[in-house]
Amino acid sequence: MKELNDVIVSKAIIKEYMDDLLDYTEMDVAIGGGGPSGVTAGYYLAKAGYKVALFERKLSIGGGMWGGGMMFNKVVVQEEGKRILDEFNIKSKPFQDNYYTVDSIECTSTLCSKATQAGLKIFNLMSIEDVMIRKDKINGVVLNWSSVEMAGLHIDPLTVESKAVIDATGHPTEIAKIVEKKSQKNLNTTTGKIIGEGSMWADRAENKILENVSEIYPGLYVTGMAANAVHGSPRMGPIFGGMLLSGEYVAKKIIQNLEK
Ligand code: 48H
Repeated sequence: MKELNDVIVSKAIIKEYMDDLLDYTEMDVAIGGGGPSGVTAGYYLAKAGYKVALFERKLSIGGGMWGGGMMFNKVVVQEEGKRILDEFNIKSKPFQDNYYTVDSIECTSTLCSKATQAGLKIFNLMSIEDVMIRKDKINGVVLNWSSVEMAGLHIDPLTVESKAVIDATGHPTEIAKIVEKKSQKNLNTTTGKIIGEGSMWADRAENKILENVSEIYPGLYVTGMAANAVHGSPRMGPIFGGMLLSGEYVAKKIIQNLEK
């Protein structure tokens, strides 16, 4: 083996990371949250040729999918969602009519791997703590290291610009909450506010989710669990077809709007 220089390893990492970060100060779509819906949205946007980055607070990408249902590392997907599993080449096993089981580890890691290979840029360990609003439109997101957030350090964030932002932060709907609090206008929901998620009801939740995928404020879209929570629909438990389908659907909606 040739002699290795530790400082060259450092230089390689620092330069490559800084190049990426500088490159993604301007992009087409910024996604907040690396759960299944955000990663799936990123995959379809990247595959369609858009410049898209996903910002995830945690070290790992995958959100609530790794743990399956109550730490049993299986998830269930219904017939409609199986189409997306097949697109990603993720194995599924029929359980009974309309119910497929999937290994949550294979599913999460494959979504991540295929999305990054399609061109989705992922920045982990970063939290979206604010948005940029210009002329009543969301024009980007404001980022800080999640370690800064966790340590409660008083350090100012940095801003990146995007034509569209997706709130894929799951149950807490963090980006929608920021916009609800800071903008002067109502959100595009039946009350003009975040309605909040309802109790578990898989059938209703899964059947409502695509209707809930929407532009809730100019430039801000919701997908995944955040879409149901913002619009007041139920949670669905460990069935994940809606997460995958809503990720695909929000990408389609954004592409249609950006092409206008
Ligand atoms: C950066 C952030 C921020 C922030 C949060 O919860 P997720 O897995 O989201 P979905 O919608 O793709 O999937 C939901 C699913 O996992 C789930 O919880 C289901 C189906 N529940 C049903 C039920 O009944 O309980 O992922 C969201 C991700 C997480 O990784 C967060 O760390 C991250 O978003 N996140 N990242 N900046 N401000 N807020």
